[in-house]
Amino acid sequence: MPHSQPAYLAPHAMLPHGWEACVRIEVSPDGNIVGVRANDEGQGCERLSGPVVAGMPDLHSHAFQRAMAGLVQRLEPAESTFWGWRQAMYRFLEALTPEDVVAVAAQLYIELLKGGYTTVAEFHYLHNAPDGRPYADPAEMCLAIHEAARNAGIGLTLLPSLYMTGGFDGRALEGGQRRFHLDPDGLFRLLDRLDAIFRDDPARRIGIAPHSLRAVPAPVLRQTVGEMRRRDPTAPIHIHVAEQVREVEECLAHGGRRPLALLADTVALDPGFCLIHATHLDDAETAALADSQAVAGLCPTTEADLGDGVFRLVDHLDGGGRIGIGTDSQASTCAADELRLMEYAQRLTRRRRLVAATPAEPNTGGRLWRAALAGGAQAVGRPVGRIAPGFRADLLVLDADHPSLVATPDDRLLDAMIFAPGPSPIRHVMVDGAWRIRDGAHALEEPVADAYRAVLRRICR
Ligand code: NGQ
Ligand code: ZN
Repeated sequence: MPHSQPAYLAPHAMLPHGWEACVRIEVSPDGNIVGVRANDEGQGCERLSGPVVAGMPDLHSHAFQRAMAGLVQRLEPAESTFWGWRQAMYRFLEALTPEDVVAVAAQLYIELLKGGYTTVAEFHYLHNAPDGRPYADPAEMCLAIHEAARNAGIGLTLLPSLYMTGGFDGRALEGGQRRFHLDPDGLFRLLDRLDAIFRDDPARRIGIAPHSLRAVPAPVLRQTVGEMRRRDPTAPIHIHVAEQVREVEECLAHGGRRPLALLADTVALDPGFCLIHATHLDDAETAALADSQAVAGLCPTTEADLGDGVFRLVDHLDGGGRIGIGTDSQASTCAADELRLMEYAQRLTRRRRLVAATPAEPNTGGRLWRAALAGGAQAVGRPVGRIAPGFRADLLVLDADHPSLVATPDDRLLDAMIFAPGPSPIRHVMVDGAWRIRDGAHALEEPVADAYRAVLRRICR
């Protein structure tokens, strides 16, 4: 099917106000949705084979970690804690070159497309060469991520990370962390460079990622956020916060406040912020997060893998808070997996069912998918997540004959996709108006997988 065909007919599509039948979707040559009409006859349209939903934003990825997923499940002395896992991660990235990052990230991004993600926010901190010095071109690693996203055809919000200290006590970076070092001057020089490259690219957005309160002293954080807001009042600003109990204790010991409280006292949280994990919050912090309209960036499979704890989802949603999902350490590359575990963690701890459902949105899967579309779009700072004019043509076409979807009413399709078994029902994936996945396959998946295997064979030797 040609890319340039301007109109598609979806037998059913989930529009912002709900499901409709016979939906005509018109797409401009540069990948924007320019027209949507239900109950259309479909003249001149390419007819899509199944129900259509908007693709999911992945609001938190560390692409290189794809290559170590599965390799840190063995009882080695220290790896049974988050901090031990982190040491293993530092050892793992020691040998990665920019070419390796292209190969690993391209493999990941194709997997993400298959898993229902059509855009990714890359929380990018692997800036420097293995000896800790900047590359001759300090943007080298950022450009590796950009290249991988372009090869896969996934949308990209690139969030170069600010990373200066090794803990709340301000200690210097050591070992593997030296590859992450970037100060505000370096960060803003990098942004100038990236802005020049991406300015007119509708599939790209630039923001920043102060890594965490452990890695960025509060005064530096305040100054950097102020400067960023002067440059771009709505740019995405992502930060890890309150993931582990030890992190909360250290923050209290050094700053007298809990992490989210310290963060909210340091910067004016606004809807451009995305707080990654935000697992351990007290009541006041929970209310402050919801009130700020910043997005809670939840990564349920990673948070489970690392033994983080369970986010206060119900309190957050009841308070009007926003959520989105991220793949983080790439323990899963499937959007449905994240939403299923998000709900199941609540069911297990509260001992009841249908926790995310409400009278207004009674379908658990539907509510979670829509909430994560809206919050994810907000967090990546791009016009995605809705099948509506002015938004990017980022679409998933589901397999209506899939054993878990067959004969399923529209309003239960997302429930079935998230909570019923079987291989992925995502058949075709469009990003920016172009088909990236057709019948479950990507045009470049073989060469990309070959390059990925070559990297693994070398670094796992
Ligand atoms: C990261 N990952 O930056 O990859 C972190 C670990 C840290 C998660 N927090 C490093 N899941 O937080 O210091
Ligand atoms: Zn992370």
